[in-house]
Amino acid sequence: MFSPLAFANPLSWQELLRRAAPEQERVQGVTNAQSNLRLFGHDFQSVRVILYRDHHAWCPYCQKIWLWLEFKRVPYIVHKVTMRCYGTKEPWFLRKVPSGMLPALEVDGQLVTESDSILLCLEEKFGPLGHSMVDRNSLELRQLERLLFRAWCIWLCTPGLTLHQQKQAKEQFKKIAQRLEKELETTPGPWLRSDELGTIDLVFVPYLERMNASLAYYKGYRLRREHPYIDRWFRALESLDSYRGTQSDMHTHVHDLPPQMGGCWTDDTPLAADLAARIDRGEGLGEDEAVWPEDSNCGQAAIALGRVLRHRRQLLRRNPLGSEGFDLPLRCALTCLITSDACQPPRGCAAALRHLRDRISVPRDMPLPAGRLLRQALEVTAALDGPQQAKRLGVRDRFDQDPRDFLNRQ
Ligand SMILES: N[C@@H](CCC(=O)N[C@@H](CS)C(=O)NCC(=O)O)C(=O)O
Repeated sequence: MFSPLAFANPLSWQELLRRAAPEQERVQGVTNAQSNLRLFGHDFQSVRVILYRDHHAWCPYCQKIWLWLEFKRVPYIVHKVTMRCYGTKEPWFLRKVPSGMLPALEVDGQLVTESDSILLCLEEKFGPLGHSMVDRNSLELRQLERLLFRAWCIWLCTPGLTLHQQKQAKEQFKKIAQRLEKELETTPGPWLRSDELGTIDLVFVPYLERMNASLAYYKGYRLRREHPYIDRWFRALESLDSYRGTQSDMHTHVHDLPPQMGGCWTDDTPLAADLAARIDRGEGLGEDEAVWPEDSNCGQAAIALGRVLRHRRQLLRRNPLGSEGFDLPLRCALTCLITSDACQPPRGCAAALRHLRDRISVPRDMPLPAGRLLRQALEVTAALDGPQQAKRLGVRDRFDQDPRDFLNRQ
């Protein structure tokens, strides 16, 4: 994708600006993580819903509600809140929800917390999306989702498993994943117990996405290869804008999970180590990660460029090399991104470029293919300088991702 044979001169900021994609339309356009208001063709007066969700689009329970509102096309306002693992919770939110837990939702002025109660309330107000949450089909499948979640947690988040215990935990997970696959196999289309996507599919989305990423990285387990019907279900989702706008990439997931889950543990197999290294380098895992339709991949380098330029000053200032030191290396990487030609950076900037590579957050900052291209351009440019890595990402917190500096530019 990036040619190591042709070398480009670093473009000026002005030239880069000229080549960047304009900001996406956030209110009426396709689903995106940067929106603070979604109208779906309605006018502002008709908005009845406020969704409180996390700044980083990391919270799986928030994603469930976010997806539901997007698929049901219910107009809503978004207020973003800081999760504890990346900063200080806003006092105005604690006054509203003293536990500080996300998501929360207001509908017609009534506050609801707990994602399942929120979905039930939304169904009552706006009608179900496919089977109702309390339909027998949904109840059975919601139980299956929790079983799968528990099996995943045991395998991923139990420290010090012996080899035998690792094997048992894997078998247990696989058995339950096969039950889900059986469910998916029995319908002619890709969806669960219906020929249309419904709430129950959305209930499975957040953790299946996180399982797919984390099991590859920490366990060398390729969920979508092992379970072709789960892969078929993911592909069907990935053909839909409303899902793609919320979809994260493997790199983001595997590094945001440890502080949230209280630790993720590797099985230390050579395959896990290999997949982890590929994800860390920003290569992604191709079809194991996501299969977006060809036309939705167009123009993603220009989108990534636009998103970086929007936050350029903060990104330069927060980089370990500082604004002056990082200016040229960043322009080299962005030149590589937008021209597909390598661009030799100055000496001593590899760790600084990898610092940024590791801190791109998808979908918070940009869509998945844009994030993938930007990580790759940063890595290709860093590799021209040397192997120095950035300071490792935290596993207890992600205060490096404190959103405060970026808020007035959202
Ligand atoms: N049972 C709750 C779980 C929600 C939950 O665990 N939310 C986490 C984020 S994923 C949270 O808000 N934690 C507080 C924080 O991180 O600040 C639900 O379904 O809504």
